[in-house]
Amino acid sequence: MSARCALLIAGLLFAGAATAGDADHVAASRGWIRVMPGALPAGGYVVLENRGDHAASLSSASSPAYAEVMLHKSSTDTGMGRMEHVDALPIPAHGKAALSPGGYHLMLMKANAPVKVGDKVRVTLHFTDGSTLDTEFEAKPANTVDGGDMGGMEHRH
Ligand SMILES: [Cu+2]
Repeated sequence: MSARCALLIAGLLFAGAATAGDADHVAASRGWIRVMPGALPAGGYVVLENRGDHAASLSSASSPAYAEVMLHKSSTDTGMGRMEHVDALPIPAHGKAALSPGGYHLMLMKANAPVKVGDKVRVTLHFTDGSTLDTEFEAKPANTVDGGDMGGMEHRH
């Protein structure tokens, strides 16, 4: 084997290792942000599909547009718009998990600059296995009913 050939193979191996941190088995779609007036925190919603053979779990998210992003779950048990921080959102193998109004959502706080309707906002999703997934969320008006595929479901607060 020539030295040049060995170098090429080493390069390919390195390229493979470099992408090992990407959550390539989880796909994100229909990501959107409910833009709120002023400095109010904005909800972030997305549909996650796990195409892998192993369960995945969303642990957190980050965005260059917001100083802080938290994973929350709304609860309507009390009839109030209560929400709590959750450590992880499981996505079953070959299954889906939806972040949608009235349920799991990302709480996007302290926007570094005003986010306007129509903006595309980069959001990086972090999974408990250490992998990450870069996605783009579209900023939508506050009165958007649901940008996910849970359409038709009514959420009461
Ligand atoms: Cu919240």
